[in-house]
Parts: sequence; structure tokens; C-alpha cells
Amino acid sequence: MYLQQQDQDILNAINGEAKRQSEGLELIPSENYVSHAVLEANGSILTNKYSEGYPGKRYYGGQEFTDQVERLAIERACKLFNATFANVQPHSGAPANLAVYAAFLKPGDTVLGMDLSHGGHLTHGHPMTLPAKIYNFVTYKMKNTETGEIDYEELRRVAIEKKPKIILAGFSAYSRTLDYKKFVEIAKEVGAITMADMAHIAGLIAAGVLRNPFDDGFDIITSTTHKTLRGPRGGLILLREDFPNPFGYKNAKGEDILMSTLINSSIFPGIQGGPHMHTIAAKAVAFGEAMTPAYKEYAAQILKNAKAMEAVLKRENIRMIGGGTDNHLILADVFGSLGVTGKEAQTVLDEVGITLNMNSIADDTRKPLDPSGIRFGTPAITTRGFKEAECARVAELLIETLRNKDNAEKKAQIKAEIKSLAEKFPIPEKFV
Ligand code: DSN
Repeated sequence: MYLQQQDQDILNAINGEAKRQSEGLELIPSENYVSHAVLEANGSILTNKYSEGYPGKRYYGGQEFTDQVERLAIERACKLFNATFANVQPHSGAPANLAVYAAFLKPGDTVLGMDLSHGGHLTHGHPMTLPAKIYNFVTYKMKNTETGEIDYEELRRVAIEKKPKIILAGFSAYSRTLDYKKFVEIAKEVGAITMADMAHIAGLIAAGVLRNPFDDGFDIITSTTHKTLRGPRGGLILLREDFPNPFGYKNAKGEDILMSTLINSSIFPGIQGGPHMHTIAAKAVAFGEAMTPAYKEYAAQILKNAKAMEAVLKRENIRMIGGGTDNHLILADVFGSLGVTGKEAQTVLDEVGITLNMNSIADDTRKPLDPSGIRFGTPAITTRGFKEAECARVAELLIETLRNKDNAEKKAQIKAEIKSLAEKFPIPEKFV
């Protein structure tokens, strides 16, 4: 209403994006649709407030209601993930990870994480990132790219040799289950702490349909809140249990500083200023939604839907890295299977209304800007209400599009089918 009068240009772009989101199918596995309750909190007047510090210990006045909001978000996050401590202030996943590194490491200290080319994330040590310029990242990989099995012997060997302070489990393009117990055993052997970056699968863990790394003894979880968790764009840091840090950082009284204290001061004032209280309120709303039985059903359906897509790819002889999926995503070698590059696939699928992303595959011989693979998943279409039958059909349409990438008539037919599927399943406004 106000934008209409004040800023037609921005309103037009927002309306264009709304139309794109509603007419197309969103298969980027890190995206989702939030409820209008989450949108309302995120767009609220809490954006006007500065609240540096933490509930009860702020640097500015007027915090009666912001304290309520942040306390609720913390309480709900802890309940949802079986954690005893939560910092809900990270602006997103990258600052959450940086804050954990900065809390515990000195420049030059070592982190052992999953190789980016085998599914890890940029923030786990890509040479162009700030953390990689400050800390020493060493990596582990899959032992077998056809099954996705991690090379735990190599992980242990590197851990013993390089003595990392943090062993990091987590990924953005890996479709199998990690053996968290093995990570914990190896970390204990070398005196490292364990950190799980669960950004992609946080919602599946919260719902109990995937294993919680805390149940196997992980120390720290970092996450974003906007992927399977279906909240606003933001980050989160959790501790299973608080304990005095094992790295010898002392307070003024000469006592070992608690892990929670190091994390809190690493976020503020370490790397962030004022928290985004409107986003924290929206996180609290999303955490509330994730506690409902309906959300558990949603999370279980994400997995069933991914399996339905996997079955079609198997039937059509499309190679999947890891041989298939145990979670919400699939990484397919479209260059090896169909002779279509990841970039070509992304472009032609965009044309018919299927949005996904090109992605490097393990040991890719092609460059990251025109890789061999595509990555796609089911969180957003499951939010729309898609079940196995519709997901299988989407997988068929995806493959059909790639097989007919130069056939304009065929692509027009597919586009029409995608649009009518999307119309049949409008984006919901509420989940509870
Ligand atoms: N960009 C996110 C993803 O798509 O996996 C991770 O940061």
C-alpha cells in the first residue's frame, strides 16, 4: 500500500518476484517459502531498534520487548534442537561459522572440514574466504563417490597428523548421512571439539526425521534458519552442553572461560554490531511452527519426495553423486549422463519454470561456473503440498527438458505443464 504510493520501481520488482515464485517450481534445496506470520514478524517495527548485547545485558535503553523476543527465540531454539545454549543473533550462516572459528581459534590454527568439491561449504575453508586467510583448513573427502561414504580412515589420519582444534561435519551439496559417532570418536582421540554445520538439514533434525548430531555427542551446531527450517534469512549457534573451554582462554580471575561466553562475545562485539531484532522475532515464530505436528509431517514428506525423485533418476540412468539421497537434495551428473553442462541445464530449466542450481560434482573436470552437475531438492515444493507423485513427475519433466533442450515446441509444452502444476499447489500463507 505504501510502496504503491512511494516507490513503484521496487514494488514492481517485488511483484515480479512474487509472480516468478508462484508460477515456477523452486527446486534450489536451500530455499523455501515462509509463512505470513514469519513475514509479518520479519517486516515489523522491531527493525527500528538497536539492542547490542544480550537479554538483560544491553548497552542501550528501551529493551523491555526486545529482551522478550530474544529470550523466546533462545528458549525455542534450545527446545527444538535439544541444546542448552543458543545464540540467535548471527545474521546468517557465514557469520555463524566465522564466529565459532573466531571464538576458539588463534590465527593459523587448524580446522578439519569436508572438501568443498565433495560437498562441503565455502565457509569451511574455500581459499577466497576470510576464514581461510586466517585459519588453516584441511579436508576430508568421500571414499566412494558412488555411495557417498566418507573416508573416515583418511579423516582420522589427517586429524592425527594435523591436530585440528575443530572437526567440522556439514555440507551444502552432500546427499548422504554422516556417521556423527565416528567424528566424535576421532575428535576425542585428537583433543578437538566437534562442530556440525547443519544449515541444510536443520529442519529435518528439528523434526526428528534426521539424526541430531548432539545425540552422538557433538559439541556445537551452526545453522541458517531459512532452508529446511523455513524461517527468515538468518543464522544460529547451539551448544549441546556448556563447558569451560579446553583451549586455555582465561577470564580476569584466571578461570577457563565458558564456551557460551566465548561464542557470545565472538558474535557481539567480535564480528557483529546490533542484532536484527525483527529477524530474531521471525526466527522465534519459525521455531514455534517447527514444533508443531504439521511440521513433523512436512519434514517427513521432504524425505519421501526426494526418494520419489531419486527413483526417477535411477530409472532414467542419471548418475547421482553418492548414488542417491538420504536427505532433501540430489546432486546429479548431467554432463556425464546427458552431455548437458550444469550451466546449460540451469538455463534451459529456468526457461520452463524449474529453478535449481548448477553445481560442481566430486572431482569435477569442469570449472565451477560451468560445472558438470545440478543440485536440486524438495523443501520448497513440499511446502507447496507436493507429494511423491508430483515430485516424480517434476523429475521426469526435468529430464525431459534436458533431453529436449533445443526443441522449442517440447519446451513450451513442459512449461505449460509446470505452470499448471504450480497453479494447482499455490504457495501457502500459513502452516499452523
Ligand atoms: N548458498 C547456500 C546453498 O545454497 O547451499 C549455502 O550457503
